[in-house]
Amino acid sequence: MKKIALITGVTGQDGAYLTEFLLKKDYIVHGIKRRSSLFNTDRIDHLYQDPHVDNRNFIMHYGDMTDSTNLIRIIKEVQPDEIYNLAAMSHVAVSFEVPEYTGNADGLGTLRILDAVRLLGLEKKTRIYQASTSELYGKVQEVPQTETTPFYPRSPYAVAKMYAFWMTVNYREAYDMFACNGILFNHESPLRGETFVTRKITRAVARIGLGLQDKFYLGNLDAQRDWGHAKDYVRMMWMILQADQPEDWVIATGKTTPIRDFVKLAFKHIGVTLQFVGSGVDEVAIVKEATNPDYQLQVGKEVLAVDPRYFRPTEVDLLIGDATKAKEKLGWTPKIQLEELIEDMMQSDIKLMEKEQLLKKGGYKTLNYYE
Ligand code: NDP
Ligand code: GDR
Repeated sequence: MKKIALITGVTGQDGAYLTEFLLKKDYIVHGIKRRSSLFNTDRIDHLYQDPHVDNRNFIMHYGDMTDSTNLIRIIKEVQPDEIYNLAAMSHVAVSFEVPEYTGNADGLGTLRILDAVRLLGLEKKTRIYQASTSELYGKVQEVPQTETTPFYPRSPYAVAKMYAFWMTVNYREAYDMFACNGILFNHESPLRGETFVTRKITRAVARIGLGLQDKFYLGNLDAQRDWGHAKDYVRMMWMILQADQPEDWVIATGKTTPIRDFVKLAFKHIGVTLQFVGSGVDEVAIVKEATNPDYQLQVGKEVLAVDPRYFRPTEVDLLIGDATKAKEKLGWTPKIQLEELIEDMMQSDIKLMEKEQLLKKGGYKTLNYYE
């Protein structure tokens, strides 16, 4: 019998990598996607299977984390062995703009999944992975952060995820469910959403290198993050649900890097050395040297400036995780280092932007639907 997995947030970065991973492991994968006025399945289109074909192993359902009856119906229909609850309004800065919705989808949404499994009498069958986050640590209490570091959430997103974290623990203890939190530190990839800082940087560097854009703007350059590759992290999601006991796990690389250094490394990929001048909101980055003839940027050109609109009302300054428990008990270590991650993202964004450059050179103009 093939194992059956249900993934919420299947159209997101992690949902896409996890689907690929589980299909390779011969699972039948069910995914929940939201109805949208435009297609929102770009990341998983290559895995799509025509509903008219028999014996499909990747099946999509319309659903939403804010709709209990929908979630109960899907779980009843699918009878999953494993649920990966990845759906969330996942942007920390945006959560300050939509705090109530974030609480509903990210916090209560998790409760809806846990309670649906209980209501349907699936406590002993269905294992649940909850996408918890290093944002729970928020204001620095301890460095590096482990499974026992106290939480101090610093955004509506983190507060909602803290509710979800403890609900997962509570359902595990109250109803003896195999429900686990993966406390994942930042993980990125070419599939990362375009408004998260790493992808914003790699896209902008590719565009600036190819002459499609002059400069770009960021917020706090001093924040430090522990960045891994999403491919390594979805493998661990699966490992968490194969463990003998349900537990909570920190997943991280153990190395931290300031945003400023990520920018430098991304520009280095196109042969450009940067110099940062000024400080605070007046800080800018200018080209110090450009050695790659394919990306001819003028020395002295300003390519980055700080825009305070990207500052957050409360910031998480420093994240660095200690994944010793995952290493010792499950044998997990990240295979992909930061330089390799940046290379992967840069290569992908350069390819994307070269397409745009080609269209521009060929005189292609965006369709104007209103003319
Ligand atoms: P993404 O933002 O790329 O994906 C989020 C997914 O959730 C998308 O499929 C989105 O759908 C879906 N979604 C959002 N709101 C709802 C809703 N109300 N109902 C149903 N689906 C919804 O996030 P990631 O893949 O990066 O992250 C996956 C999970 O892991 C998230 O819960 C995130 O908070 C958490 N996390 C992520 C980390 C990271 O560094 N990436 C680190 C730690 C935790 P749509 O495509 O339609 O928008
Ligand atoms: P984060 O990721 O908040 O850690 O949450 P993000 O990439 O958005 O920010 C990282 C840091 O970069 C600083 N920053 C900027 N961020 C964005 N998005 N845009 C900017 O222009 C910018 N300039 C500076 C931020 O202030 C911050 O300090 C991600 C999400 O995936 C969450 O869902 C997940 O839980 C955590 O990672 C772990």
